[in-house]
Amino acid sequence: MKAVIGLGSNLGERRAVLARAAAEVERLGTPAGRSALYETQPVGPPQPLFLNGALALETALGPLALLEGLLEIERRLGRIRAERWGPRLIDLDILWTDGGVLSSPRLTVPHPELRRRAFALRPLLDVAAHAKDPSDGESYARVLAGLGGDSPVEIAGTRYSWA
Ligand code: A4P
Ligand code: MG
Repeated sequence: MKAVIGLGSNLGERRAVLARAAAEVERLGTPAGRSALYETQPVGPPQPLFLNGALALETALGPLALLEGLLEIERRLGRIRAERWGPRLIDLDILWTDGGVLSSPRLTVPHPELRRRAFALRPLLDVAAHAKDPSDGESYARVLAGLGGDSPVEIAGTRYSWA
């Protein structure tokens, strides 16, 4: 299965946290590309700006095992869980896979908010330029083009290294 993982941080040394998280996530399979990093306006309550990125992974894990792996990495990197959509050191989401739609109590793929979130779509398109919504076949490039709001701001130099 090919999976695209979204990473976000808006506390602490954001870039270092994302670089470390990415290295750990890539151990769950074979790395298949990293996006640039983007500074993005927070969605949710007022809070610091986020740094967001995405990476693609070829993995033998199924979706639920992959989620378990991501939650374990979040725990290890010391995520403090508090309010919904609130500030976080690290947030790891399964944005999309090439396995179609999955809807279970613990996991929904594609991520239920993906189509509304430029901060997730922009980096996803860096690593999966031709990805489509499996429900209706619409390309995410088109979905992103139709979104209003603030555009993610690419951090210069991060297309080749997050360190
Ligand atoms: N879950 C279901 N589907 C998925 C999926 N596709 N990927 C379940 C990952 N998890 C999924 O997640 C709670 C549970 O959702 C997981 O245990 C899993 O079983 P969580 O991340 O702990 O919950 P949360 O983050 O407190 O709330 P929520 O609503 O999931 O937050 P989001 O959607 O993750 O959004 N603004 C900017 N600019 N950039 C950001 O990165 N992030 C958020 C968090 C809000 N605003 C942001 C950003
Ligand atoms: Mg999350």
